[in-house]
Amino acid sequence: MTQILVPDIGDFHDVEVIDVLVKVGDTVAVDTPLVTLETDKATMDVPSSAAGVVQSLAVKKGDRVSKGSVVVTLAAAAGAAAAAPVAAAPKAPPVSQAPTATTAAPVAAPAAPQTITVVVPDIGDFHDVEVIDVLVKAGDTVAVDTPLVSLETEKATMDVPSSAAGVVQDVAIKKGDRVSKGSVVVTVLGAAAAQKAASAPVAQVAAEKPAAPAPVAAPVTVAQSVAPRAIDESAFAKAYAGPSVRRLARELGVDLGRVKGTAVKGRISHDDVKAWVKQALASGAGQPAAPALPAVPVVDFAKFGPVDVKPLGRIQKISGARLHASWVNVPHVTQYEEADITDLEAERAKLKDAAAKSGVKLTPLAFILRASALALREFPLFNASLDATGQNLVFKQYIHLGFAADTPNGLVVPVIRDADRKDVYDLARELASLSEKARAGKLSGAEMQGGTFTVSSLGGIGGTAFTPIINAPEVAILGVSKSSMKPLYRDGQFVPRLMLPLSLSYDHRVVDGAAGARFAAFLAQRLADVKSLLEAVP
Ligand code: CAO
Repeated sequence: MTQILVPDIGDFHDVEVIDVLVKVGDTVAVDTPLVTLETDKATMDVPSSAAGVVQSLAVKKGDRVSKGSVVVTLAAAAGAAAAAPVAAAPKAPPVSQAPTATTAAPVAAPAAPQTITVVVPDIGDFHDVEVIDVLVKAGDTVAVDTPLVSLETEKATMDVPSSAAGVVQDVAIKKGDRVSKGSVVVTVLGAAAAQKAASAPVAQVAAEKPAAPAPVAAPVTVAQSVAPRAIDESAFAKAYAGPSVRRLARELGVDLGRVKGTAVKGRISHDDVKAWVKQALASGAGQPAAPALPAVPVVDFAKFGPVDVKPLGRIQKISGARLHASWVNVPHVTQYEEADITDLEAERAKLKDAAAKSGVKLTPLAFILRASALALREFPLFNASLDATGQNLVFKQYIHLGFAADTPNGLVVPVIRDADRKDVYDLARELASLSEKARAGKLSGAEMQGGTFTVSSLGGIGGTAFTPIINAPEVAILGVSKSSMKPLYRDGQFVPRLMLPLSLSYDHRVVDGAAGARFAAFLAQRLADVKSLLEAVP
């Protein structure tokens, strides 16, 4: 039995365990990351200082550790001599079984090449899981355990490794597809003997477990996030890297698309990400440091009473990072306006029942989306984006409207494509079906991409105004609050009118105040003129 302790981690004490990367039964090699620790300044992995099979875990997520705290207890791996060199240590099998003679044994005599179908193995309780990345293409040579695709559930990102070695003949799935256990991933032309023995464990993709942890010599600390420029999300998605490497890159603010992979077939390893960060820090060393954001004080809440700590959900983490990026990068101005929707609501009341009979829920938001599409046609600047250099405006020849949807898992923004070519009924229909999918957590990645302008309606809940955060790189977002009856002074007297509060946030680098006010006024005029919203769409 060997106890693995937290090594010297510098000045840090009582550091939070944010991730436990192994479980009882796992075989680990020297340097396999065991847990991830996070201080207010850095994230670090604690690597194993010995090889063996995990007998017990002494820590769990949320625990706090210091130098000398026990992390795991290891027993010697079956068949692995304690004194065996690291290179001979058995590769960590992906499930909680000690390596057996079958898995460790070299393959039998070569046989004639044959077509082998690789399927999604047992992935626990997950079904219909989204493919977020396809890592190989026809013609690629793969080894056993080469990651083929990355899957993402609400809780975890996981790689599906190849169970055969050979040349990929055909890739049966593409990004955005949904798969379950048994779905065909690729066909590989290879020697049957190169295929994993049937008795080998198939559950190769334990959730959140690093697919192929790269050796880490000692805990590596990085003092701050290194994000010299905005992350190119599409290059990030395409980068050839496993989930734990992606997570590390996210944590450090690394633009993964720019990192050169040095592992097998150019795959990006943990070390590559860390080397990139070191390089970025070194190259910035001689330059004046960018002003750091003042830190929010760290408070030990437990000192003042009992507390309960719950991790943020996956969607919250993703949207939180994007909202923060927009908030700190984009100079926001919010223009407030009120639209007289008395006639609109009267007309909607007349049309609502007939629409419901044909399966359409005609809510105010459908009219607001129609008015927004008309406004974007009139003011193309609001449908544009700054390019990556910040020196050019990209005018999009399409109008795809995102709308914020409140779901049990957090805020998501489904996108209605070509919204300007759809009438109020089409918009209402799509609004309902995308909202339903959003609430069921069934939206595909494609259904949340490509938006050119976003509407965030809190009108069904309440409020008189708010400051929506722009869904950058879009340049504007429309916030809608609850309509209420107000006295409007008209023709020498006060008349009761139903007024809808609008809050238009725009990127002041792109949109001037006058343009913002004109856009908001145009929207209000359209909403006051329900006939113009109901006109047939050419
Ligand atoms: N004023 C008054 N009433 C309103 C209204 C408004 N501006 N907007 C909607 N309503 C009413 C609707 O008429 C409906 O009532 P009826 O059923 O009697 O017609 C009721 O409120 C509920 O509407 P809804 O909000 O469920 O439906 P919707 O089509 O307007 O909106 C959706 C759908 C997905 C946008 C909404 O459900 C939602 O998730 N809103 C929250 C968006 C959000 O979280 N934004 C913040 C993002 S930033 O954190």
